[in-house]
Amino acid sequence: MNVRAQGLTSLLASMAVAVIGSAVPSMIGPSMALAAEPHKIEVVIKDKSYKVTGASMPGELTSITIRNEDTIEHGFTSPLLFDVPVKMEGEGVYLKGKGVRAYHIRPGKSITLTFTKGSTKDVETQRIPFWCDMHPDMKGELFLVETKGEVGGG
Ligand SMILES: [Cu+2]
Repeated sequence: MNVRAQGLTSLLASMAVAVIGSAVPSMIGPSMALAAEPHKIEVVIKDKSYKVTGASMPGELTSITIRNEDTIEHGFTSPLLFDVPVKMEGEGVYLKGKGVRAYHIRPGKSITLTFTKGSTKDVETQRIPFWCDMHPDMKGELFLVETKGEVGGG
């Protein structure tokens, strides 16, 4: 009996982890987002390339606005958005695969993604790649700057 009970407990525990990964974004994300003004990053897509303005800090609320000024649809995906609750606003399509999140944005449209990534204990500046899942040669980088430094573009 004990063995069965333990098996059930660990099954429930792993289910709870799975739920945290998928359901909490919409439940906790928005209320967290209201608690503080996010660091803002802007990404403009034009001529099949990304142009980034701004940076954020590890462990702090961040919002990335992605504007597609190109003539074709593009995507945005990054490890920055994996494993954390992400709130999307605007006109985009959210795609979810095996541990991957991608957002597709049509020409002339924009989306804003709000999330918190990393920890305030992460003291090193992090370069975080992102790319277009539809055009593998389209790549860019974002920066999470250490807390003691200055965040540009703010
Ligand atoms: Cu693209």
